[in-house]
Amino acid sequence: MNAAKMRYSGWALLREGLAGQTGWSPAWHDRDPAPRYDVVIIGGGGHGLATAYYLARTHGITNVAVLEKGWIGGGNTGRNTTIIRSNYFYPESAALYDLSVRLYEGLSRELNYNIMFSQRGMIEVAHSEAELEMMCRGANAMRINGVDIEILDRDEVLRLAPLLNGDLNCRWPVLGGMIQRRAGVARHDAVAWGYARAADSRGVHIIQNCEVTGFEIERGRVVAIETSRGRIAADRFGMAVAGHSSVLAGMAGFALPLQSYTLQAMVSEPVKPCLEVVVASSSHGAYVSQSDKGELVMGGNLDRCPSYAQRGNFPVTQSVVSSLVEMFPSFATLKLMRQWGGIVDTSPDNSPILGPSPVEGLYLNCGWGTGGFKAIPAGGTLFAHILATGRHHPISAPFDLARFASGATIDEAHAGVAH
Ligand code: FAD
Ligand code: PYC
Repeated sequence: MNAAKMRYSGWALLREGLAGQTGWSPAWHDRDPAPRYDVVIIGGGGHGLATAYYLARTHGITNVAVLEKGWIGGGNTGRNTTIIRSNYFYPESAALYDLSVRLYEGLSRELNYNIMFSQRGMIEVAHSEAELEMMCRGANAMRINGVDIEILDRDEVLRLAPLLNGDLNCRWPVLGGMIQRRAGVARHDAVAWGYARAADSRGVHIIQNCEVTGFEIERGRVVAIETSRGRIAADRFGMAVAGHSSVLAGMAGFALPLQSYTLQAMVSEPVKPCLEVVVASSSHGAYVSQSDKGELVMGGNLDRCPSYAQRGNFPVTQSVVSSLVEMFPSFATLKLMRQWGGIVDTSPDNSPILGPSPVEGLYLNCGWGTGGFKAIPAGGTLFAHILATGRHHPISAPFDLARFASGATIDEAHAGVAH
């Protein structure tokens, strides 16, 4: 059977069933690296794969390779808790993250791959009058930026999340909250796989088990990279390696204003549907949503000790779980099933870095910190524009590395759910 021509028709399914499921075309091909490409993207997470897809789809540049040291989506893209929202404070951020939410809204159709984007809404709970007052100020700014934010009173929060502790005398009482109804969650692996399949079908080479180990720089311009699978030359290189951005920058001879920390997440045993919205509390740094399998997906703040360990330390696990049990007393009976960590790269203003690096021909997509999953479609769109044209898109321009020299930072410290 010609696997490439096979369609998902009833006959094909039957033929495959009878043949032992051996003839399906792979979602993407396992390529050996070519000696030269127009564009090489380092990092096969969501941002790298989306960039390759948009280079091919929007700019017609298909002589592209994505190099991944492990397996695609094996970094933060496959480790995150998948919250997608655009409730950021500054207009520059609202433009970036709301573009992303809008792209997510059409992504399953665009990629012909179900990424299971569930816009179930996300509530941030206020536990004091002072917090509610600050939330109202933030919400007003977000509304001016065109983002759909509503302030909820205590009864509305408890109606949307009835398992929250409604006792006004508890340690973290519910006084109100803020909701973005278009916010939600998606299937993280599907985002990576959907972009990979769509990029591969347009001719992009996706090369796994290919670690970049050095840069060949001539007269200030990168001409090639050394990898565990040999030398690869290209006209332009983009790096989207999240927690390893400083390591790669070090290899290329410059420093980035980034710190790498572990951010951890955990899931409970699966239970029947009991939480219809995403709930977060900034004041005690914990958040929870329920997956389609029924597991409660939980996380909190960074392990505040710079590290490249993809695990996380027990005190942070304990503080996340104990905070959530105080907020949702009935969760106390659940077992914790799994816990893991990813390495995130945080910038001084909690905003990403997009654009040229100090080395000609090498471009940066990094600094997403704890919040880059929601930004994958926009990050890919904008980075593809930069790599294709050599210039910024108006939405990416404020996020240039140069802002740390000029002082035009975009301080989104308060907008994070995990700090
Ligand atoms: P990654 O997915 O990490 O991909 C980078 C890739 O580069 C990796 O696969 C890595 O193996 C590869 N690489 C590194 N070095 C090399 C090299 N030398 N050569 C070749 N390849 C290399 N964001 C949200 O928006 N919402 C959330 O709810 C959320 N929750 C999170 C929860 C946790 C526990 C964690 C860890 C992160 C969370 N994030 C969240 C952040 C989000 O996951 C990241 O910002 C986003 O996934 C970054 O995507 P990326 O493609 O840049 O990086
Ligand atoms: O950016 O929304 C977010 C987030 C939630 C948890 C980690 N990051």
